[in-house]
Amino acid sequence: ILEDRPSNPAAGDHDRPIGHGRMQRKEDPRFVRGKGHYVDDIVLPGMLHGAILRAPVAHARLVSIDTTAALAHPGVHAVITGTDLQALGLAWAPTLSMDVQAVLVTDKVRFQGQEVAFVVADDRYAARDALELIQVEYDVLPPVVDARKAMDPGAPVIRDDLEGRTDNHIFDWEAGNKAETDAVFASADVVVKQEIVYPRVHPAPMETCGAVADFDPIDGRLILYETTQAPHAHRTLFAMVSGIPEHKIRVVSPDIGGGFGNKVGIYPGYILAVVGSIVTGKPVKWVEDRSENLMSTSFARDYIMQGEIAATRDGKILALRTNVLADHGAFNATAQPTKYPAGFFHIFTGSYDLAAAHCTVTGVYTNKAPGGVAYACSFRVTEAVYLVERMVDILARKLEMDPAELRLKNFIKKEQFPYPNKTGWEYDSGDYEPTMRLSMKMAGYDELRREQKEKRERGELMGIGISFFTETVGAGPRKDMDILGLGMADGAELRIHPTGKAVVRISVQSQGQGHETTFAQIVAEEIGIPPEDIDVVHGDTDQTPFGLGTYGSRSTPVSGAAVALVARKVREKARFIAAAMLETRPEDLEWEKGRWFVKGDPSVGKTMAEIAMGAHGTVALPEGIDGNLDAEVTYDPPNLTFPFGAYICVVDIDPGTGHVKVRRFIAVDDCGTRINPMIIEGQIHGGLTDGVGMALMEIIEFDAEGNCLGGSLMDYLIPTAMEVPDWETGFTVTPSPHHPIGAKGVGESATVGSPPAVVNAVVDALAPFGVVHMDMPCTPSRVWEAMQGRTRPP
Ligand code: PCD
Repeated sequence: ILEDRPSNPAAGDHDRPIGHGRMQRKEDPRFVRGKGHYVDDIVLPGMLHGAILRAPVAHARLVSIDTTAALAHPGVHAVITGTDLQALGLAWAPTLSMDVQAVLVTDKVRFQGQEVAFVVADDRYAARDALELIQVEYDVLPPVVDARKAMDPGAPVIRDDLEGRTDNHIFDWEAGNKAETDAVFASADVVVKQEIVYPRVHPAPMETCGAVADFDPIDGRLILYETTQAPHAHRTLFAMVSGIPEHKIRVVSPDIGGGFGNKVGIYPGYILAVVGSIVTGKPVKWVEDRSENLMSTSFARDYIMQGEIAATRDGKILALRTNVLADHGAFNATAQPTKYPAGFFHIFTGSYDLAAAHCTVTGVYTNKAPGGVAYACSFRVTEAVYLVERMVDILARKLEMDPAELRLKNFIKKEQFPYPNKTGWEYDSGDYEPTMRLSMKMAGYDELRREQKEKRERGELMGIGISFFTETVGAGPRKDMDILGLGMADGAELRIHPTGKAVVRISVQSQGQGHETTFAQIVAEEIGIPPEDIDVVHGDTDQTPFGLGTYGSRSTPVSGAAVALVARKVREKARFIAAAMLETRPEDLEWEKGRWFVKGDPSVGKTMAEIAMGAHGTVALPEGIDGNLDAEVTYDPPNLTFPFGAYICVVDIDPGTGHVKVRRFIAVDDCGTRINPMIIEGQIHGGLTDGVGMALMEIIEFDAEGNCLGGSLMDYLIPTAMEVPDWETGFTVTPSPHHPIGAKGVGESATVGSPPAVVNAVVDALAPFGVVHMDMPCTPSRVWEAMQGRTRPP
């Protein structure tokens, strides 16, 4: 179990993982035995079931709703409409982007699948049957489906609920320096332009969203079991919206079957479960089905990007600029720090040392589901990495340079870190060239190019795609980051019980990442108690310190730091207690993992377990040291962390069908100090699978009427083990200088870094046809069309 096998022998002793390294996950015994405890496993006495009636059309005025027949249906306890919610002041709820979203339609339907009414019944079947008995009359309106037409004069105004609104414009945002960038472009030898679309995709976690609300009318207490990635932030918002005092609300997020950003926001279903419980006086469970999840919960991406890159003739990249049209759907419900309406998109300068950069982003409303969630992405980093990595490849083609060589020539150099980029970020640490070289070595890059050359002569289509990414994860410093005014610090509380066993309570909530293991490993490393003896408590607001939740790979950078620091605090306190027990001075003690001993006399000392008993015992403690071995901290990160990686993808394309087969995928990641290499590899494997899915098969499209064409897993294709190769992973270690243990986030790296590698490989394979770009997903029909010299109309 405690085996510490380096996954990459070439990296040798750089792989010194934290606290028992590659240990098996503590949570797996329950997961692999089917004993996880998810929201839908919760059954409370007298519990009722809710179901949501959803709009069949994308844009329509609501003329009337008749709920009489539904109410008369056997087993039905309540039918709630928008009008009912209006009376309670709950018809609209704030979104995470300072907009409002309808909980139930009162005036107008704004996307297909929008929530129209809520039925509460004895069981799921009665609730679903009653939905069909609700009579709704709609006056159908022309929808806005194409973001490019959203700002056309005369386009239907979607958000006429907002006072004075006469168009579908949400925001304009920019970063970088326009004048400087334009000047660099004007004098550059080579400029290439490309429109690049990152299509709308969906996080599609295995478990859909759901809640069980239990409101007790006697003591006014609400317990809300929810599929949420951010229990504390949800509790605060529920208090603000419902008027239930915050100390009377407990949000519990039990085991979660995948989040991927999908469970950050507050969905109408959660609120409706609460209203249902208040109205009926009984616990109410609501769990959505797969189509509801795909059609109405947060989408991701949907960016139309006009990219431009400027370089010298010999391949020095000088500047990048882009204008982006961002489709935010019917409500601006994007989850991201307030100051950044386009998230962290402005890290689009990537891993390159540029003279100038500039971007603008315009957000528009369309008649589509709201969201714009950071699906495995630190707030739009995925779009940013895709843009720059495609542009660099297009430039390489133009300059007839090898794409690896072009990247190596333009990387930010090791000595330039901390590196201030041109759009306001300070990259904490990096050493890109060795990472790139390792990936090329693992791939046998030169040999692959030789093979490709030979195959091309025979008319075979083989492609090699490279992507080198830098992310910005671990949001974030309070001074410049908040969500709805809540700063992004996290807490940690550590208690060592008298017998030396420990409990660490953390702010973040796991959705499968393995926090119960890795956070115990951090404590183990710092105080020497074995990880088996440390329980990690998370996901319950009554039990854990306030914090903003798990997304943007922030748990390790923020909560992980809090945990290391709280453990150090306990270690320091233990020193004073040990000194009292040994009747010596604290400064005469020395630490070795798990034990304080007298300097110069290692045989005299106290282990953490002895100290814990001592703390709770009768020994007289020094002034200011109380009788326990507990501590708490709140950690405000000074900066984000900037993990990076080099990915190489090899594809073969069937010239007859356009089918793309991913033959090999080499991923070398650098997330600083690695806590548990096995968990990291699992994170990378999952993220690479996500990336291949987006590059080759996933898309949420709409027809001209605004019907969602990706509303089931028959249409929205997600990859399985059949579509992906055996991943070849490696790593380098460049610690974060500001993180207490040098760790950077890693959970999203592979989803961010892999799509451009796959698309670059597909485009490289199609080079003989003169293809320089194609938009995702590279499905067989699209690839085949590209081979015929046809592209899809925008
Ligand atoms: N780690 C280690 N080391 C290092 C880092 C890290 O070991 N250096 C590990 C940790 O501890 C954990 C993991 O790994 O366990 C991860 O981490 P991170 O990076 O910090 O992250 P987090 O925060 O924890 O998490 C989050 C992420 C995200 S964000 C996402 S999408 C996804 C990922 O995570 N999701 C998921 N992954 C995963 N997995 C699973 N299983 N599931 C899920 O759901 Mo967003 O924003 O939400 O979109």
